[in-house]
Order: sequence, then structure tokens, then C-alpha cells
Amino acid sequence: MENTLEKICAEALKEIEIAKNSESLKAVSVKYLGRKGIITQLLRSISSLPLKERPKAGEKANEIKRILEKAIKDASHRLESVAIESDDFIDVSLPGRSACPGSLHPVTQIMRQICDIFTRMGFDIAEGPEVESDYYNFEALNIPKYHPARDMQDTFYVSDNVVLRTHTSPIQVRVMEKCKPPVKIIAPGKVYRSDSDITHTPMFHQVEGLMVGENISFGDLKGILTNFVHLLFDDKTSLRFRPSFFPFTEPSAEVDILCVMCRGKGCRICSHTGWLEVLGSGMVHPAVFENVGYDTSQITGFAFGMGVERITMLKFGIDDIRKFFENDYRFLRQF
Ligand code: 2NL
Repeated sequence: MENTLEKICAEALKEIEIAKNSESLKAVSVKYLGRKGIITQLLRSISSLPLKERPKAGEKANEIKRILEKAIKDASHRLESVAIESDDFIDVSLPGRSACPGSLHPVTQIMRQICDIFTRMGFDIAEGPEVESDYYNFEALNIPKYHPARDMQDTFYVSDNVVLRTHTSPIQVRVMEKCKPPVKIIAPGKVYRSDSDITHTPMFHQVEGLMVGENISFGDLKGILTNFVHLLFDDKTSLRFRPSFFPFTEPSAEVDILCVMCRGKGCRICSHTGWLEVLGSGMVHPAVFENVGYDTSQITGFAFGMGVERITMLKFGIDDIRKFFENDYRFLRQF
């Protein structure tokens, strides 16, 4: 009897060891320890043994039963951890992997906000070529032949009379050539200047605006730009118009806004002045109107221009313009 038991035990342990999954392990368990299993039946048959042999046989059979139970339990744990590590194990309790949907570039976001604000004030959006003739980029805008802006050092020349536009003003010249007043447009787009440091990149974005018609005054310019700044920042952001000079406007003014960081107290961002320069503006110079065939005795207008990167930096508190163009995902994903 004992020999038989030892043999059965060794056989069962081997089968437990080679069980590949929980189903085959379960089959081994049923085969030996189930209601009609080999060990179960042996335990039952003990009562038919001679009285003398019963205690020993019973003890042995129970010992083997415990050994097999423990071996099955251990094997079951082993198979479970193997299953978790294998590729076909699916843990339905894990949170799902979220898709990475991407987002608009911060400069694009602010460009769109600016365009939305002017669209709501009745401006149309106009576009034009990035490769421009010398005429549309300089000549029509009353920029004299030997003006420093025309220098090879500042402007990218494609050929003698062709440049990469240095501002979006040529768009507005083209619109005025085609359309009679009133004209009320903004011109967003990429512009190019041969310049590169912490505050300048060779390509950046501009939005310019133009409003032309009868009786358009400097007061209208102030009203439109004040409303624009109040909508883009907030209505506590006051404006300051400072006399300036551009060849294409007269009079000209630079527009400062109350520092968005320190609110006028003075900080590093505003160079301790309390103010930030954000726009150039003025009444369109009569020479520009003459170039597009407008009657300067009948119509007047104002124009303005702003750099979108600079405004985006102020809106988001970014300190280096070059970050916009490095395409570092760790930077871009924050917006
Ligand atoms: C600046 C200066 C300005 C304009 C742009 C303009 C366009 C036409 C006629 C007259 Cl077609 N003026 N544009 C006028 C004044 C200033 O921008 O500092 N931009 C960042």
C-alpha cells in the first residue's frame, strides 16, 4: 500500500510540474483529489484493509493528499504570474491609454484670437504672396530708395527687384489697388527679416490693419485699438499712444499697453517702465494713397501693425522667441 502511494505521489507531482496552464492543472487536481480521484478512492478503500494496516496507510494517504494540495496551490500561483507577464494577458482594470490629439501652435492660437477680434469689429481678412516685388514691399509704401530697411543686411533678396516680404503691408497695397474705399481689412501672415537673437527670428508673424474711407480719423484709430487691447487682454489694460515715425504713416504713433506682468509697478518684462510696446500705427501717408490711385482730398485712413510672436510671449509669459521654432514637444504640449 505504501509503495503504491509513493508511486502515485511521484506521478502526480510530475503531472503538476508539467501543467502548462490553469486548465491542465485543474484536470490534474480532479484526477487525484476530486470526488472520484485516485487519492480520494484510496482513502476510502482503507476501511477494507486489515485492521493492523489501517492507521499507517491512513496517515500516509493523508500526508500525500496534503503534499499534492500544496503542490497544486504553488503551481497555480506560478501559472498566474506567468500569465500576467505574457503578452496575451489583458488587465481590464487598467485605465485606457489616451490618444494624443495634438493642439494648435501657440502663435497660431493668438493669431486666430487677433483675427477673430477684428472680424467681430467688421474687418475682412486679406492675404497675399510672401515673395514680393520691391515695388509692393517698399516703393508703394513711401519707403525711400536708400532707406536702411531696404539694405541687404535687413532684407532677404530673391533677386534685384524681388524680396521676401518684410511686413504684410504689401497685401494692403494690393487690396487698395483693386478695391475702392471704404476698405476695412486686416492682413495676417509670415514676414521675413535678416535678424536673429533672443527677440528676433528671421521669420515671424504679423497682423496689420487698414481702415480707409471718408472721415476716418485718429480718434477712430484710438477707438479700434483700445477695443482690441481690451478684448485680447482685459479692459483694465490701459493704452498709451506715443509719437513716432514710419515712412507710410503721418502722423505716426507707437502704442504701449500697461505691463501685463506688474500692472505698471515696473518689472523685468517692461524694463521697469511699467509699459510694453505692442503696436505701431498712424494715419496713412497721402503718398501711399496716391500710389494706389485714391483721391487724397476725399478719403483718409489709419493703419497699424503688430508682431504676433511678441504678443504671444506676453499672453503666455514666454521669455525667448526662439522656443516657438524649436519644435520641442515638451514646450509645445503646454499650450
Ligand atoms: C510696426 C509698425 C505699422 C503700418 C504698419 C501700413 C500699411 C499701409 C499703409 C500704411 Cl498699406 N501703414 N501699416 C502702419 C503703421 C505701423 O507697423 O511696428 N509693426 C510691428
